[in-house]
Parts: sequence; structure tokens; C-alpha cells
Amino acid sequence: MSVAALIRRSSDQRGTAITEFGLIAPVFLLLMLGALDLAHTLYMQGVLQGVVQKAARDSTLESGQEEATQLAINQKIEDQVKRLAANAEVRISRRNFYSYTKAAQAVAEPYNDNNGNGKCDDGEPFQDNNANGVRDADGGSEGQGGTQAAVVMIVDVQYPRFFPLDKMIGLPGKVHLSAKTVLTNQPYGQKPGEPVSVVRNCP
Ligand SMILES: [Ca+2]
Ligand SMILES: [Ca+2]
Repeated sequence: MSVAALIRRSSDQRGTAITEFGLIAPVFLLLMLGALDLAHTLYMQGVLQGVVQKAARDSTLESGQEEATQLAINQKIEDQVKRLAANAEVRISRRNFYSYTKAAQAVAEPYNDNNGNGKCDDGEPFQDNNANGVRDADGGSEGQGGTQAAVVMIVDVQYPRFFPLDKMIGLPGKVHLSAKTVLTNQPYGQKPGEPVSVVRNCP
């Protein structure tokens, strides 16, 4: 083989290698970003679950009744989440039930949908099972509740995706995570009797 032919062959091989690299690199990059994105999301989910467990435990103490304590606990949750995702939006909800069983069942208070619009309105009667004056789709009341109430705490977190996978493979631009826990308030007083269900009318 002549020297010219050898040079041509070597340059052909280099060209092929560059072409192959050009084909593989984007796929490889995508796989890498996908793995990093998944790892980060799983890590965030794990941290969030831990933060919510701790916050819920702190909320079940008698001091957790006070609004100032709840606000401080909420702030702590938000701070810990934002340490990992600075632009995160954090939503915290507390719903209380008479017992753990009722919290687990989350039975909606029944109503007569007389006007058939799928919601309780216009004076339609409903069964106020927890006697809190409003119709509850989960049978629970807003807030931390009193002694020995079962409390469902849910923290929803949304933050912009760290890697631009939304633009590359059409994943949602925001990551949405949620952590939930159910705990019973400490027995810092006599547990009140079970509420007596009454019929009321929706506004
Ligand atoms: Ca209705
Ligand atoms: Ca109710």
C-alpha cells in the first residue's frame, strides 16, 4: 500500500470515529442528565419525607396548637426545602380527624346534589359528620385539631427542573413532589366525645 493510501485510510477512520462520536454523544449526554435528574428527584423526595415526619411530630405537641408554633414549623419546612431547591414553592396542609381510622378512611360527608352540578351549593342538605359547620370532602377539619386528634400533614413542593430535560425530551418543566404523614396529637388533655353528625345546608 502506498503512503498516500495509508494517509487516506487513517483519515477515513478518523472521520468515521468523529461521526460515531457525534451520533453517540447526544444520547450519552441525555442518559447522563436523565440519571442525574432522577437521582436528584429521589434525593429530594427522601429529604422531604424526613422533614415532614419531623415537622409533624413537633406539631403533635401541645405547643403545636399555637399558631405561632405552627408558623415556625412551616417556616422550618420551607427553609429546609429551599436549601436544596431555592426556587421551590412549598404548600403545607394540616387536616384533623377524630380518629386515625377516620383519617385513613377519609369518607366525604354526603350531600344531595339537587341541581346536579357536582358540588354542594344552593342550600343543598349535607351530613356534617364532624360537626364543624362546613361540608368536608375528606370528612376532616382544617388545622391541627385538639388532644388526640389524628392529623394528616401534606407538604407539596414544586420547583423548576434542574436539568433542561423538559426542552430535550418533553418532561414537565417543574418537578412536583409530595410527602404525607398521619400522626395523633399528644394526649395533653381529656379526649372530647365523638362529634354528633347533624344535617346542615351548603351555602
Ligand atoms: Ca349542587
Ligand atoms: Ca364537616
